Amino acid sequence: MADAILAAAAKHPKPDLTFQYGTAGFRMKANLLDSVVFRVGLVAALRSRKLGGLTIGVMITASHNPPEDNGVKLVDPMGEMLENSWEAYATTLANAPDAEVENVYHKLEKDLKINPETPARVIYARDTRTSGPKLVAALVDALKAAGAEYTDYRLLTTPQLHYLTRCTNTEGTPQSYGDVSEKGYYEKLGTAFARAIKGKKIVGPVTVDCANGVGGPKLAELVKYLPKGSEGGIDIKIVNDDVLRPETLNHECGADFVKTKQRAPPSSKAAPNDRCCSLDGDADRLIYYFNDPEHGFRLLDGDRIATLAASFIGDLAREAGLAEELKIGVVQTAYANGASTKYVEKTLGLPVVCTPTGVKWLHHAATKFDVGVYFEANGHGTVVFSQQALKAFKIKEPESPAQASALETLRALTDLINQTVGDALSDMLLVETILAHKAWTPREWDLTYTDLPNRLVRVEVADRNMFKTTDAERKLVEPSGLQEQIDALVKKFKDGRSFARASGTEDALRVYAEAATRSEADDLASKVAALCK
Ligand code: 16G
Ligand code: ZN
Repeated sequence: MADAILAAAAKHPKPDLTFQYGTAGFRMKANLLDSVVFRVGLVAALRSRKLGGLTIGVMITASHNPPEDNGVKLVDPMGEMLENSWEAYATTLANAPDAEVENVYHKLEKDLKINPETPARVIYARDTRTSGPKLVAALVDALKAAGAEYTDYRLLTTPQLHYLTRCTNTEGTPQSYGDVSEKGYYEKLGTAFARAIKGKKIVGPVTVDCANGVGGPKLAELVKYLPKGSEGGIDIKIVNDDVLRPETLNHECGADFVKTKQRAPPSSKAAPNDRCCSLDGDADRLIYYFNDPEHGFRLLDGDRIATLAASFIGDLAREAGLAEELKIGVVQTAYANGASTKYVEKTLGLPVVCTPTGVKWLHHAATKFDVGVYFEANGHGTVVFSQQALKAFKIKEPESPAQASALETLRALTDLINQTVGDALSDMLLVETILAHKAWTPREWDLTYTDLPNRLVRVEVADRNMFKTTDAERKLVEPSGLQEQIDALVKKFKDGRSFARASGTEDALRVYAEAATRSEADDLASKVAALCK
């Protein structure tokens, strides 16, 4: 096997660059990724062996990035993001000179006390990018060289691969997460959705912009498993599902476009008050929006989905007589609009925890609650249920028909929600379920609270690594003195809040500001940005 790794590594030479496993794995121009994907394959094999042969997932995608980019990330056995300490091993291996790859591999094996005889098992999938198949070939070369068993799931959304990783590792156990197949995913969601909306009416269609990515064909497949509108189910209109013209991926459409431009995709034909949503390129982010006849475009972002879900699940827990025994909480990042935080704490009476940016931090914090609702403002998020919550939903004896119905809805939600990671398809069905139960249009949802005007700016700086933060990225500790200057500025603005943090995905600093009025938010953002330059 030793020679196999050396020889295979030589076929995937490393360019003269330094790579870093960032918040979403390795991500960059696809033509620079061949050696990285190869080495990630080796890491996957090591990680699987370290865990006694549990299956590891590898996803090849660059999410909302432009079509010429690609990326690769690892999925841990229960469908979570790769454990933190392993990001460093992946980075080390990705940066080893070609001739050293094999030595570094064996050094990691030795340092981490990995038995090379233990089986290694890996499953993988990719999004629709044209660079995908070639990168898969590099991955397979590594898996063969490392002697791993593997299964190719071809095209999948990122959350589907997370689902399959967990299903594979729990198959045949009491914790079984579902059938180990793509069909199993659709069946699970379809059945759970039918149970969750039983007796409720979904008014009108929802239009889903699929960012011309893998979410398009996968949603079309999922629709076959959902009850139709005419049968008391849902009408889904799929748009931007062109996967045959790769250059259209994420181009003037998709969740990232809608959130950052604060407008519908230019191709949208939505009429006033029509319910619309957008997925991103690998279908793990979801953003809703509609056109208000009075106020124009209205965005219903990740904060809105979190507040909607928390309010609904909180009500159900109360109706089911479980509010006392279950700890429900919401996890946000510093980007969450201050008005949403206030709404959760004051109106819903639920605790809010703030973590640094990146799904792994939010997910981890959410698992500390019995029902942990987490969403980034950009639309990535989900709800996780503790073992205790799942058990309570199962064994609680209802004392009234209303309690029985609340319990049944809660049980359906635990199957409908992809608890491994944010999943745009599952989240969309969750939102539709909640709106149906509340008999709300997007307008009523929008009226729950009023967002504070806010502005996010990207600031080019000489060295973003100079900017070190604390308190979930809300305060700078370095460069010294800068935070005091920001604080002094913020004080001058009504409802002012601002922070600066280095991006984890781009070579830039990001400055966020919110304040009582649009012009003040803009002014605060540009003044803080000027301080940071
Ligand atoms: C990554 C993160 C996303 C985060 C974004 C921030 C995951 C799977 N993805 O895309 O959650 O919002 O980075 O980017 O964790 P930034 O550091 O460039 O602001
Ligand atoms: Zn994504």
